Amino acid sequence: MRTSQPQTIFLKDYRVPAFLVDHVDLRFELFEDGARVHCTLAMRRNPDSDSSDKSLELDGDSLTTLESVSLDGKPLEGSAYEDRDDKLTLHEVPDQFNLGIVTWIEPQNNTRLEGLYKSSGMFCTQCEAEGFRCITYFPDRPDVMARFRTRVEADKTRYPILLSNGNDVEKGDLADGRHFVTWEDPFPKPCYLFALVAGDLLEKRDTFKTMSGRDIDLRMYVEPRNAEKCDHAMDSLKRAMRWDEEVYGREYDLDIFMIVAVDDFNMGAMENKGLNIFNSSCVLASQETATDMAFQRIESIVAHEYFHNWSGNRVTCRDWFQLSLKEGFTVFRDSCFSADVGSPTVKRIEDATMLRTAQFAEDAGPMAHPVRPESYMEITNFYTLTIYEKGSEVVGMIHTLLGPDLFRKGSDLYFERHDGQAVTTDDFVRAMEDASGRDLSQFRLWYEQSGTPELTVRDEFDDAAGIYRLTIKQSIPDTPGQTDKKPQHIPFAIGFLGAEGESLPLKLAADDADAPTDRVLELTDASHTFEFHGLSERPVPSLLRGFSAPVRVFYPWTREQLTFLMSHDSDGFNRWDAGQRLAVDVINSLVSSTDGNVDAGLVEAYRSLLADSSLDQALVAKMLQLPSEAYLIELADQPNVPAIHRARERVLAHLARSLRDELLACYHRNTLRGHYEVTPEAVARRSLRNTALAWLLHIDDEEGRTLATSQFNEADNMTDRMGALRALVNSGYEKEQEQALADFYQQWKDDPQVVEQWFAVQSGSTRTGGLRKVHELMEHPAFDWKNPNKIRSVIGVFAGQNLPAFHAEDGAGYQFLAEQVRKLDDSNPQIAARLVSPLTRWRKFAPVHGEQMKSALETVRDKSGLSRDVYEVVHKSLAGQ
Ligand code: 0A1
Ligand code: ZN
Repeated sequence: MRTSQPQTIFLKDYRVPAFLVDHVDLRFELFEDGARVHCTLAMRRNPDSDSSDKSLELDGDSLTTLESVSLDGKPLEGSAYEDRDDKLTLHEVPDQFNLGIVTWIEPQNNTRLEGLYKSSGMFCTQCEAEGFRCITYFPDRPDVMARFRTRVEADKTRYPILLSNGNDVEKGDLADGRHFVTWEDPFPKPCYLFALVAGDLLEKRDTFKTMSGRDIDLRMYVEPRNAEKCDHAMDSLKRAMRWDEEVYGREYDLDIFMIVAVDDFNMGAMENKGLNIFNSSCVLASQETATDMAFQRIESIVAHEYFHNWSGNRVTCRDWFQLSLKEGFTVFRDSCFSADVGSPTVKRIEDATMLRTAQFAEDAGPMAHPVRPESYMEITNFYTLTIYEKGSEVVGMIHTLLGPDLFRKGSDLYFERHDGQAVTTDDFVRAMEDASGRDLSQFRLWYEQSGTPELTVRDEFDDAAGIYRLTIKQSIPDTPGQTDKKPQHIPFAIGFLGAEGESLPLKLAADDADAPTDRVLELTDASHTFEFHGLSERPVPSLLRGFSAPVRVFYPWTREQLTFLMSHDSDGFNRWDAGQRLAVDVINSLVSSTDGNVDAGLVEAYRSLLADSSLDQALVAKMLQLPSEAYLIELADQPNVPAIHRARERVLAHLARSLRDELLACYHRNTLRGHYEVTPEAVARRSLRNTALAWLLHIDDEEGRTLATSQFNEADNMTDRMGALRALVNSGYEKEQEQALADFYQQWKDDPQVVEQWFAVQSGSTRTGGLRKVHELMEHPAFDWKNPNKIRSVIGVFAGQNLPAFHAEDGAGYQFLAEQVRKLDDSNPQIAARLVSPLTRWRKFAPVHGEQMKSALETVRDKSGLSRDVYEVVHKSLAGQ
């Protein structure tokens, strides 16, 4: 536990390590009451370091006992070193030496889930970012890369499977019913990629032939009860391996690739070399237990972790300020993969929705930071949407500016130049520049400046000259520690539509005969005016096509223009976006007036969407989703959450009533028969059908109720079962909803991933999931305070999705969250720091709510022994008043 004020770490203070580690030899003796870790490090002075300090400092954290220290095989006296709880300092070491350290740790009591811990009776590790220091003393920084050899010893009956990184080179039996396996990883790696697993696990095997003809042994390890939930992840893995060969020319490098599923995990998954460890909810799936969304999420996370083998493992980060080097690039890679194997437009819509709803909010809040931060207190607080999603957008913009061929040349150069190294985001950009010949110096500001750029677009049409002028101004709001920002280099994709919806040529010069109908304008100044020639009518502009940059666009669209774009834009993304803008406009106009009417244009636009079966149904399914409350709140200044909620509900109810017949027809038209498949088409049809059902139940339609109960009882897959359950839970049909919830629990109570969904559907329901319900769920025997997924599915979903309840007038939602954060801070600070995040935007809300949120935050701040994780978030959020 923390005793002093947490220190801030600065990028500008980076120094190369004074000592390097060439080889790490580990021996783990695993027992029920703890584990003994024997660690031998082959170390030498770093020739690139100018430090002449004779002492050596190693990192440690929560290590129960330091049993011994030896240098070149000789035990050291206690006076030769100093052992403070987070540092081991050897007063004097030679230039080259072997350091032996034996520690005793208690994985069974490790509730932080960092380092070595136990989950459902198995041992597993999580070492990113700084978990390895919870296992042994070590120079725990990513630019120290070593070869690891790991021997794991444990009871053979309890832990028949013993895994670590690389290849298994030796195994055998020991006395007292114990056994061992030794693993050797030939690739030097930072310690954050170390992994160990020991348990009674079922093994699923497959193989993959690489492009050079090598056979890779693919293995999944799961608890025996999950035997039937591995196929999807295994298939996804093989698709990802093939895709990375085809699109990036990257081949897998070890002979074995392993995936392990664990129930207790702080994040989604982890890319440990050759031994990826997954949160069960991000890898296990069967038709009966996982929704389409879960299937898609699993495919993309499996791909993400696999892709890290090159973008992250073979080429890693020099320091944690460079986190987006591996995360932004890898998210970009997994997004392109998902787009390629699914629907590219839908994937783009999903990514943009997440960005505009949550990352823009982060960029506008107290924790705003650049894609390459300048400082941090606790690095795990920086596994953010900015690092991941905005980082991916930044790589995507390089892709747009260079085009696919030069981008590929750049990535080839990057991997070749830096293989086996720990590098920076700047090295990445330089490889792109060197391969393409383009100057990206201004583009680098995307890594350095935080905040979401705002583009204000104005236009005028010169009838006589046939010239259309587009003026685009950019500005970037101030963010904590950053003001007066410079203009950034923004790729701004556009198109023009004529009166019939046709695409018009974009002539930047009067004599441009083959002008394209799509262009990427490159914005580099605070203001640009572009002149387009040869137009006989004023076009309707389609701006920021495909969401070509993570920016906000302001243009005075009329509702007519939006309706027009919604049905005619050749850019699928902008078609969707026009619908969202129209819906936002309609909902917002009702926020302040309780008696206004819902615009008939919106109803008609949705009517034609529902009727047109010639349209891409995946896009229609997305277009039918109204903007979320979270997005409406993000767009508003001093949002009144209950009023936004009521306005959105009114629009939904009005649409459902006006379109009842169309919804019923849509429901029936999209009933699928035959095999369950997760193709884009089948997913779209289930989504449409479930949206229609949800809308019908929203207005307590009798026929909808009958359809929902029979769908719930007859569904052969979780998407439809959950779709029906969600519709019932959000309806006024209390009897049916209680019955369905009880039946569902009864059927799935032994499956934690399904129980998590059961929790979430209740706690997220604005109709039935108030604070009382959340308390009730937390009392439920299936709720487990030590399991991050359960905390997320009850408390996280309440605060993040059940917005009218969380922002209830009396402030009880805020106080509740603060209490949970205080409690969780003692057992799992990482999760506590994530959970507190909804309170940190207190300045955005209307004064009364803002004050209540702030006072809840203060009660968190005042907890004694607050972790560094929560300290950083709360103090930054309360700073500057
Ligand atoms: N590198 C992983 C995410 C991850 C990060 C931190 C963790 O523990 C603090 C665990 C996982 C990824 O990008 O998938
Ligand atoms: Zn990642």
